[in-house]
Amino acid sequence: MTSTQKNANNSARFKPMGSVTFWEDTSSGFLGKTESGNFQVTVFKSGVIRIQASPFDNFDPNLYSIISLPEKTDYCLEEKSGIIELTTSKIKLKLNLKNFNFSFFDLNDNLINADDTFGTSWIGSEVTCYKQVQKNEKFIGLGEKTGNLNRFGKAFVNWNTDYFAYGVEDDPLYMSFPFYIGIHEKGAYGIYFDNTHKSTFNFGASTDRFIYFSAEDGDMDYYFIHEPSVSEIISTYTTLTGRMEMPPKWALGYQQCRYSYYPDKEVETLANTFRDKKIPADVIYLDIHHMEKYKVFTFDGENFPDPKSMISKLKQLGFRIVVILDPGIKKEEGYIPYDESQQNGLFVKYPDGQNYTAQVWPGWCGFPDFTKPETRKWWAEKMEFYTEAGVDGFWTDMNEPASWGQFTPNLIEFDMDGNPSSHRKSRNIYGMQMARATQEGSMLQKPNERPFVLTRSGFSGIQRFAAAWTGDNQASDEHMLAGIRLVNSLGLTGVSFAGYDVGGFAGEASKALFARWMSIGAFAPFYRAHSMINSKDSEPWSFGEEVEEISRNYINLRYQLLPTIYSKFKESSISGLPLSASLAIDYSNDPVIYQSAFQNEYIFCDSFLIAPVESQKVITKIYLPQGDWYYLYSDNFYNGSEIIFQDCPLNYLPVYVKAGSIFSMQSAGCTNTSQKHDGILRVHLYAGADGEFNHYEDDGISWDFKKGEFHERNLRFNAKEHEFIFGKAEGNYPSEYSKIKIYFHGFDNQKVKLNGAIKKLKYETYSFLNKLTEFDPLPESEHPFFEIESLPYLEIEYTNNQIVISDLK
Ligand code: NBV
Repeated sequence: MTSTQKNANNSARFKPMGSVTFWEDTSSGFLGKTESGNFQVTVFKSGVIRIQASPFDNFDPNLYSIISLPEKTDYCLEEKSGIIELTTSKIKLKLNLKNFNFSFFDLNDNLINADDTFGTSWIGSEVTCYKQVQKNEKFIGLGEKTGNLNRFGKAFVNWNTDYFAYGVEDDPLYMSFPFYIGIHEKGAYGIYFDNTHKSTFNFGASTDRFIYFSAEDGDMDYYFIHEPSVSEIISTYTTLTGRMEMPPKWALGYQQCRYSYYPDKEVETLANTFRDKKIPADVIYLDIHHMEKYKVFTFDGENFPDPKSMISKLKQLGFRIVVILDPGIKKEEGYIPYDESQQNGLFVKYPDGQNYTAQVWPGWCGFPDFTKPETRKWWAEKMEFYTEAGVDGFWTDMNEPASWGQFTPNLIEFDMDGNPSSHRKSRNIYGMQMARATQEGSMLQKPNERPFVLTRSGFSGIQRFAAAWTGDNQASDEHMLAGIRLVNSLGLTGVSFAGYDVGGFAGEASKALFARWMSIGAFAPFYRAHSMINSKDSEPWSFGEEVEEISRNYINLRYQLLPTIYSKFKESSISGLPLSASLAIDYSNDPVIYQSAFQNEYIFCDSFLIAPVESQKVITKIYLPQGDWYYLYSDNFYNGSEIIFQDCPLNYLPVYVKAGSIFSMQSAGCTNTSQKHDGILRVHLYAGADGEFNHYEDDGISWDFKKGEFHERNLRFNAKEHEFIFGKAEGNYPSEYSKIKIYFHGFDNQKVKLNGAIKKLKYETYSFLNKLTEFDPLPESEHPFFEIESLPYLEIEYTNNQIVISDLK
């Protein structure tokens, strides 16, 4: 045998699927064999086709991400001139029988996506799918990945990694989402690669021939999604991988964290300071120092001798407590969680059955196998320890899983719900299963309350179990901006509830940086400041009076916007669409939004264009995409598709409201999300385009909304008809509001008709933020104050019936 012949049969060379040798149809597509493997094509929905290919007879299952089954849907299947054609009502797939190459078209025969001739192939156990790049194609997605919004030209690895103080270009980080969206002139598509092994997505790094996605092992198993828009692609992706459950309302408030607040007196002082300083806040975190020698399910007896009474005092002040949970369980006989896991075989093991141990905070630890149902159940039961003390939320950290040395041996085994697998297949799933067990624990212990779990590690589908934060960032401007892209990118992959450590975890923020970050964080779905041990204090008041006032202003604005944010969380839990939306969602084909100067801009809650800006900048360039826009603080009007220059003093983060927006606010002055407001719902309407908003209320805590205990109504502005209609309210929950105050931005009206009757409008001077105290006689340019003069409004009774406001011009 020559060496070339030898190579052809070993793992050193490229091995394509080869020609199709046999195929037959199935009840939802077709399957067959090629020269070197098996394949199956399944119509999942009209806009989703699953492609599986394997060198083996059986496909390798991944039980954790896809939660839906193929839907019955009509399609045509035929073979002509060496091509199998499968057509649904949205996609035409063609499979070339000669080389096992797939191509996907829309129903007008526009090419949406196609394999490179290398198609699906192997090098040893490594499986890859090579794809052509379409003209001007942009690639977005992959969730928690650093780098540019457009991923073209770079490669990324999915391998969940504990990465303290990562750099803004570093990869991989803590979570993996093998899902991307391709956008080009003929349309957009999504590809979800359902493989949990270490995977690579190369969007043209070191090659100009193709892009590809590959995994170290397992099958080629991907879902091709084609829909008319990027938002519909994301929504469809979340029908496959699931959506966030409605969180408790308190989790949308401001949250204060620190590694670590202790002892109990310090925690109480912190809570009191928030209240004394009238800075709204809902949550305080207990990091690893709450434990005795870092042992999970313990409280440190010296620092927290009576956690229950401490927590009850904090509750009286309107605070909720979230505790950190690390997976590592100290190997110590007599420590009950260790003994129980050991006796019941709940730990991750070596293949010979011996427990795997590695070092983390408590020393040598075993790691609960969260991919085993018994372990999840045990963990959930153990959580009583915390709920009994009054803890409300849970924060799963170090669940990549992390250990000192940061190099877990690949032979260790995980149960994977009855499909034992090595670390290679299981690692990326571990954190998500810990979050799942923790969510189950919270529901077991407090069945009537919606859980709040925050996780560092995760995989596609994590949105079903937890909110996510972007780990150990650094206190720098570039990190502040990178965090925004991370959160927006998480939103493209179904993770709506996400945020970053405001102020930066590692390092120390300057005054300006902290102030700017606090203002941006107010427009993040998850709003929490956090900082590292041995660093300067980082509470809103720790940087002097000016920063304190700026922070208070933006936290207050966040709380006033709660009716909008809460309503949009509800919507997101149904649509899967993010609250923090990259401009690539609504302006996908506008090349300007991908430019580095503008790629951090995003739309928050469908109405606000947030233009994040570095802390030291006093003037910035902003791109306003198509449509008309109002500067939030002054109602200055701008036409879109324009680059503008905007002053950005520290006390004003550039925010614009889209014409046609409708959003709602509550009164200022609430110190936490459950405090009563004044009963007046402020509704803001912006002229210039049609608009819609679903106002949503429920009790903020229980599952009763699923049984009809909610209050919801559709608000719709029809610009052509000059009509603003509040639809009839639905649901059994009584609204918290007794009055509505409608503010009309950009209208010339002096009168309107209310349900047919003429009403004169009133006027007021309105400001979204309070004026800063003039500590120093600084020039006005450094401390401007914006008000909207003579803003017309109408105040009416809140009734559940339809309300029609007409003649709006
Ligand atoms: O538990 C301590 C920290 C935590 O504060 C941080 O948010 C996590 O990302 N944790 C990591 C462990 C070690 C950090 C150096």
